[in-house]
Amino acid sequence: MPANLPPQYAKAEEQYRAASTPAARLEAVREMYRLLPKHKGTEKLQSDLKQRISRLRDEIEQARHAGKKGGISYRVPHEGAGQYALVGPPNAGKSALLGALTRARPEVAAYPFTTRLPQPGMMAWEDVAVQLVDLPAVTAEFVEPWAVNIIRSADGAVLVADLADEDLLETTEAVLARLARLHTELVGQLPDDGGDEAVRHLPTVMAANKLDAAGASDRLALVREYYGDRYPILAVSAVTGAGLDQLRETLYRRLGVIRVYTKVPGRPADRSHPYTLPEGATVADLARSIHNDLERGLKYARVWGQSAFEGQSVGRDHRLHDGDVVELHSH
Ligand SMILES: Nc1nc2c(ncn2[C@@H]2O[C@H](COP(=O)(O)OP(=O)(O)OP(=O)(O)O)[C@@H](O)[C@H]2O)c(=O)[nH]1
Ligand SMILES: [Mg+2]
Repeated sequence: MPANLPPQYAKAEEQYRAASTPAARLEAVREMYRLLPKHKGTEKLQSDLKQRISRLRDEIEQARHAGKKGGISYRVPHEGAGQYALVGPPNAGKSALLGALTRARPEVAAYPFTTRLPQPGMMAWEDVAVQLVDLPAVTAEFVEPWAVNIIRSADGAVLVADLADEDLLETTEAVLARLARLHTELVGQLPDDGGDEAVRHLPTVMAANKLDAAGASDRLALVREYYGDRYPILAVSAVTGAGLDQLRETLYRRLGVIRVYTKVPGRPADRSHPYTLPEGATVADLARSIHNDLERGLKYARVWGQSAFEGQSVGRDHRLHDGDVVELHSH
């Protein structure tokens, strides 16, 4: 950031951060733009601010069209083997991680509150895809209500901590506390007894990002000490790619799903399109996930793989395992 900005600019920026509605943010960012000295040294910032203004205008326009009471609501339909919400404080690298793990190209920038809208991307792991949803930052002061809805309806959360941030324990705690106040708890393991029913417990993996940054390894030790009992912690760098393969695998494995392949009689299995089902799923569940009619007409199945001998005939309640090949037979 250029050093010679007028003091009023910092004030406007403060207002921008504190603003809780798009309209208030738009007003603040317009003020920032007005106060910004327009010369070569601020060109980048000028264009950043202009972009923010135009995005906020779009956001407000969209909300007006949606015409709903209670502000904007965004939803991201689930796709793939499972959906994770990217959750964390400003600047932690949530968008950078989405960009590194998927083909999505979200805006990544060195100032806080860059991300304003949900953005999904599909993360490939082996032959399956897991959906990641990038979201605006969460702070002690504010979280977008619609972002909380997306977090609560996801299958899990990736809690992104910023190893370049000296106050990372504080900013991370602020995220957790903010969500907890909204009956949303990020947990490493679901409580055995289901826990408080009014609370949404969300299975969470912590991604300690910016492993490449100066001082990162000391802060990683701190994070492990503080959160090691609570969450699986993966040290990663969205910039160098370090640790990303382990993160992909961990995210897939912790979804608690199995991959099952189907085949038609007399033909080899279709290895290109696994069906993903919850662990413990049966032959009938597989048939239903393909088509309701298929489940209704189901007589028996032949299964190759871990859960049965080669081509063994099994009934509709037979439990499937990861990697099974199934031939469904119906009336
Ligand atoms: N050194 C380093 N910098 C990173 C890494 N990941 C992200 N950054 C930088 O951190 C800054 C913030 O990255 P973003 O991805 O925009 O962070 P965010 O969490 O999406 O931020 P908001 O959308 O504002 O909440 C950018 O300047 C990135 O280039 C990393 O692994 N290493
Ligand atoms: Mg972002």
